[in-house]
Amino acid sequence: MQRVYIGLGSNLANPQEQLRSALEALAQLPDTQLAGVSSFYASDSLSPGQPRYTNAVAALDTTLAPIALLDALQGIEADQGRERKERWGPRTLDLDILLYADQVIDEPRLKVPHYHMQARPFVLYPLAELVPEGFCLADRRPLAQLLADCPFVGLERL
Ligand code: A4P
Ligand code: MG
Repeated sequence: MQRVYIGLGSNLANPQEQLRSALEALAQLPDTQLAGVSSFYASDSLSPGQPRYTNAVAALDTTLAPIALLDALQGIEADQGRERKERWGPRTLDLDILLYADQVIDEPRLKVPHYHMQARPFVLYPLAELVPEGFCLADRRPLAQLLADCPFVGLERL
């Protein structure tokens, strides 16, 4: 079993409901257990003029390989009506693989750790609820250091 952290985000069609449905779907993935769920957080979109986002992080224990997991996540996004019209466009559901054990993955379809996660409060603060004390990323940076560099600004814990 590998410990994986998934970032969930939605800013369309009742975001909290979208996240709850996605968590149910994650719990039902084959060879996977849902090991933890953070609080939900609201924040403004990084792209101006879009609805506010609701975000959360889930911890999974899985034997699915990284690309198989990505395929499964994209299946859940599609099931929940995600349409990929524009990059960074508003979405009913975005599921990102933030961390896959302590692996660094650099493939065309999959980069792990997820790019920019270290600068996004709506990723780091929910993640911090789920990880053990003293947790470090694959590059050995302590999460506590990333949090210190990424203030809890504009984030509303729901
Ligand atoms: N991909 C590569 N690495 C990964 C990974 N670790 N996990 C590839 C998941 N997918 C990964 O993703 C595009 C492609 O990235 C996928 O086909 C996959 O092969 P996408 O989800 O289709 O596109 P996207 O989400 O529009 O782009 P991107 O760059 O993932 O957007 P972001 O960075 O997720 O930003 N503001 C707030 N407050 N909260 C948010 O959650 N999210 C965004 C979107 C903007 N502003 C936001 C939020
Ligand atoms: Mg994405």
